Amino acid sequence: MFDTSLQETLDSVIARNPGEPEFHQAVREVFDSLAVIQERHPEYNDLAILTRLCEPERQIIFRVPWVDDRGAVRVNRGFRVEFNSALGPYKGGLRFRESVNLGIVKFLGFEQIFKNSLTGLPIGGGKGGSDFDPAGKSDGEVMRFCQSFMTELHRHIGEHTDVPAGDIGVGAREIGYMFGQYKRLTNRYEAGVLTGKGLDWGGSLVRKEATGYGTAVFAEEMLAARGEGLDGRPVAVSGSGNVALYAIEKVHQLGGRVVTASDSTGYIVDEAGIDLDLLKQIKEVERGRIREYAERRGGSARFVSGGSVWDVPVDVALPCATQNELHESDAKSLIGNGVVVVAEGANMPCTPEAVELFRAAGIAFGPGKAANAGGVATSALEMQQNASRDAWTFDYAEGRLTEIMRSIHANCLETAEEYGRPGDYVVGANVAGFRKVADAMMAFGVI
Ligand code: NDP
Ligand code: 2IT
Repeated sequence: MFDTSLQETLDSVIARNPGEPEFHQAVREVFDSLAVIQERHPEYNDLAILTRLCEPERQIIFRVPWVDDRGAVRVNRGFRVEFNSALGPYKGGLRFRESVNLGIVKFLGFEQIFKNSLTGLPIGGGKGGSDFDPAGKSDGEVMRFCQSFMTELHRHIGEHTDVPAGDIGVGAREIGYMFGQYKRLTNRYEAGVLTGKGLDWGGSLVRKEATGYGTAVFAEEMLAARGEGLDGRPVAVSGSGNVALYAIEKVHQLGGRVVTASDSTGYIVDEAGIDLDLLKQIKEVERGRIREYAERRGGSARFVSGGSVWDVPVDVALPCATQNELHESDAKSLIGNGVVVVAEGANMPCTPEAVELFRAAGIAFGPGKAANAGGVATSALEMQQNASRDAWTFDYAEGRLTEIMRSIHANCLETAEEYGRPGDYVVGANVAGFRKVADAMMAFGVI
């Protein structure tokens, strides 16, 4: 599929970054798409744009010591990978979960470069996090961890330098503790240094909802491109965190019926449609487990441990939990059950084999860097409000988000068409995202 130079560059990226399979997967997927532009743009080769793109501008790894409720000293590892600043300050979330390692942060940071480019807003790409898991910790423990994490991170970030936000395990509580510590250490009320803040202290309306809302709007656009709509259609969502909850909310507002949600213990099926107030109460307020939904909902819902949420027959699938959660066998079940559209709310939730099956079967497949870009786009809108010391209404912010999602959708389809792959959102997203970053890098010379 590749010509020699692409293959050689990919081989060298893999050799230089051993033991990072998720990073290799993310790079391979982008390279796969870029084969279509190689002939038309030899200048990207000459300036080693791809080699430079795959090498983060800066990688920071640090010790995060903190004291737990029993008085024991605990040590975690913190990461911030400042991947590419061609289009603006590094921008991307922080993930707090036990499984976090450098390769995972690099895959997320690499994806973020192209996603942020697609938003059309001035943001570069970065990502960070820690192998600390807030689940099962007290508020005091989470606070002490966040303060320690920020005590090192604050040296590296700033509203014009690097602007972190949330991701798995990092929500308003964690952002609050980190912003408080940043403010204390720097003696500056620099609201634009973090996004996803609380509404009383510099946050933006719609940021909490943005990723899920944007994914649902993107899926609706994909259906509309096929002359179809969401109205009355069964939809499967995985996860029950920030992205999943607000994807469910928007699908319901658009007339669809979400029949599943999940967490790492299993999934629920509710043929009557998810009762979102109940699910939010369990997940956002009580930080409980998904099984409790079926116990409290009664008749229409059941909990399934083991098995796969993708076995449930639906027309639209929105994976919103984590990377590589939807496998080849899941893609076969979904295709067998007549799925029409798959849009990734999570980052890289579908394995390459699953994506290949969707594309071969003519299913519309929206990759995460396009379909879930609404979260980071609204983070950039939060930065705009912070810079102008303003606060927009919900309707205005949501209007901007919807407009951005529609324009990303159109850009993907137009670019795919332009490069001879009509209807291929993966090629469209990768090529459109890449070209803007590559052109900026060319303008700056070899740096
Ligand atoms: P949350 O921490 O709010 O929720 C994560 C959800 O996914 C939880 O239900 C969690 O279950 C489940 N989950 C996480 N890891 C696993 C796993 N290994 N196996 C099964 N279930 C799992 O995170 P978000 O909703 O913010 O993030 C979800 C995805 O969306 C991630 O891929 C993230 O990178 C991506 N994303 C997030 C954005 C944002 O703005 N927050 C923006 C764009 C993408 P449990 O509670 O059991 O851990
Ligand atoms: O993956 C993502 O795009 C995010 N977690 C959101 C990043 C952000 O800076 O809002």
